Amino acid sequence: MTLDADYTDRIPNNVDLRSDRRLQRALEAWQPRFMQWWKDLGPDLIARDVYLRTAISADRDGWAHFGHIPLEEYRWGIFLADREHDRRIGFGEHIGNPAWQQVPGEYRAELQRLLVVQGDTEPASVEQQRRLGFTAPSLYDLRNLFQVNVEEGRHLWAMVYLLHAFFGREGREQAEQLLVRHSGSVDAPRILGAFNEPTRDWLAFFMFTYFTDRDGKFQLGTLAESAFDPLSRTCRFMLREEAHHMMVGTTGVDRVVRRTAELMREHDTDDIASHGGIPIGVIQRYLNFHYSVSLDLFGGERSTNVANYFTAGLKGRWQEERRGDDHRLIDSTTEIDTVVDGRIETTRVPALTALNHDLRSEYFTDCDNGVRRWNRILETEGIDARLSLPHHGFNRRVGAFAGAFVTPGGAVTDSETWARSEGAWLPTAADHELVGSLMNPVFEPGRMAAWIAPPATGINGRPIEYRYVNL
Ligand code: BYC
Repeated sequence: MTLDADYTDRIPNNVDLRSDRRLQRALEAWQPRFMQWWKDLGPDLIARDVYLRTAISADRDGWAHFGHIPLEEYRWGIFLADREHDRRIGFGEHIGNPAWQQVPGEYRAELQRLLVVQGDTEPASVEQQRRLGFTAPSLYDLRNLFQVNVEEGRHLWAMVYLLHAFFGREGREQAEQLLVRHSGSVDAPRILGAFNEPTRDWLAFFMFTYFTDRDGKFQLGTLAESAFDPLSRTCRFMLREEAHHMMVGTTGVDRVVRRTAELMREHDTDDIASHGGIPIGVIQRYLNFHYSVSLDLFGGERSTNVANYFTAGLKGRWQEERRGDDHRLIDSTTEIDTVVDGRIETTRVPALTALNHDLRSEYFTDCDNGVRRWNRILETEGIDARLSLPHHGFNRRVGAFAGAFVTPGGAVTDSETWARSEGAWLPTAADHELVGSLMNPVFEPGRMAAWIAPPATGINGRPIEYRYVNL
């Protein structure tokens, strides 16, 4: 079944919302609250219109439509990927059974928890990025920021739909709470650590879209495997939008690195701040920070939660169907790193309890591709410096390395050494000040701020100098 989105409804959707008046009314009651949240905590910079991609149907060809619209007129809607004929559960104790169209009573609490955690991150990122519009390095980048923001808003809708449609009164209450918690709030913070960190500048934004959105890609990938079919279909559609966010992060860091390398070459120095560029050491420290806080988002190396999710069929592994094992892992073991007596040692544990580690390993490989890409740019520009991912034990607050002092190179040290060296490893107040001082807005079509190279291409075949945003 491919239903084109019904745009005559107040809430565009391909779930035939009209046939369920109760659900429709509940979501229509939530809609003004969402709009109020967007007004209060969405982008601060008000543009006249923005060249946006809007989902109009969930089938392969017709799902994206481009046009200039005011941000608040973006039609946030509910889209699920097509239902697969006779989809079967691919892992866990219910393997081989038909996928569930309803929530089994015994897994209600766990599923709801997963949806709430996922849903909580989406508005959080919009809140974190709300002030960035004022310092956009180009109209092209400003448009990309807004595109990411509206899509994170839509991803919130995706989770709220599932909460409303399948979790009754409790689900509706949880949907309310998603608009009550706020990023960085003392009283009601967002659930996961990285979503309470401020995104102060555009280097942080590109690092966030590279590293933290990439956690989103992997978590959505595991939920797309879920036995609960509406969740699987929801995540499959979200992953298509997520690809754009990955592109923004990857090419954003590409362009910063390229500009930095150009300035280093031109002026024959690492100290390019006075020439308007971001020094490579600052880029490395931002990378260290965003990578390490994103690693925390995967949960502990050992977790009974994740073992239960997998066995129940709620959350699979990355590309579950490509794994050449029994998809149940009852007797399987695997090795994880832990800190024992000030040393990193490998420990053999049941594979089921190490599934956060399994996903994090997939994530590492993906992240590493970006670093190689950035190093190729440095190499092509004739620069000797190289970027690298810090050790997975570095700067961790969750899991086996929480509380340990691990250097970016992977040596376990003590709190004094850490305190002395932290400024060389993580962004300092001076780094933030420097990067902040470079964040002067450029709102002329086709022009770029001095600290970033232009993109290779524009959006949807448009030239780079296209007027992507009318202010
Ligand atoms: N901060 O058993 P453990 C995205 C909690 S990003 C604070 O080791 P588990 C996006 C944990 O909840 C993807 N608390 O972990 C990106 C648990 O609490 P309870 C978001 C944390 O449960 C950019 C306790 O510590 N989606 O989409 O195996 C822009 C013990 O945890 C943290 C998901 O995460 C933390 N970092 O795995 C926009 C998918 N880590 O239950 C969007 C849904 C752990 O004891 N969530 N805790 O009270 C999950 O799959 C899992 O909940 C987690 C944790 C992977 C997050």
